[in-house]
Amino acid sequence: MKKVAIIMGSDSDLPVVEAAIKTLREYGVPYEAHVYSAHRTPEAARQFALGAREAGYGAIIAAAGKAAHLAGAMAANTTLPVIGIPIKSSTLDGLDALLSTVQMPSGMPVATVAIDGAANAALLAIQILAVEDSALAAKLDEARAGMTAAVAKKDAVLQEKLAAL
Ligand code: RP5
Repeated sequence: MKKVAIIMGSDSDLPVVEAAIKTLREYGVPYEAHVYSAHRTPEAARQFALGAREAGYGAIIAAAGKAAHLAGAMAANTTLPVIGIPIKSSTLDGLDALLSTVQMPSGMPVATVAIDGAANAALLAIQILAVEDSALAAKLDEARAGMTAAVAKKDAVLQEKLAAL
């Protein structure tokens, strides 16, 4: 199975990124996580992206806050799919990171999840790998069925509460 790379701009992003790590572990997807900054260590970030396909990665998750150029910097140096997580780490509540991550120029896509949307970033990476992996696709189907059952249960409880009003 291909690996997923999780790159964060700072170790201060880890509390949010942990949800992505947890999700990849739940699905048994191999991953590596590193701190590389588009601004503070641009060459290390570039070298990682340049070598990522050869190193066996199938997708790159890039998490960064403030003027969040990390996902775009990754995308500039690889044709692997890049998923951006805008991190809420400033006085602008993550809107700065969201816009910096999502507003990529034509030809250089970054699939951007919600502010602090680390679990969805991991799920999207898993879905990308599952295109060529039926066992992984089956796990995703199972999780979706679980969600469907959970919502149906909530609706049943709501109906009971409404009946008792
Ligand atoms: C970004 O600046 C990082 O991704 C982080 O979200 C933010 C603050 O970084 P630190 O000052 O905490 O290292 O580059």
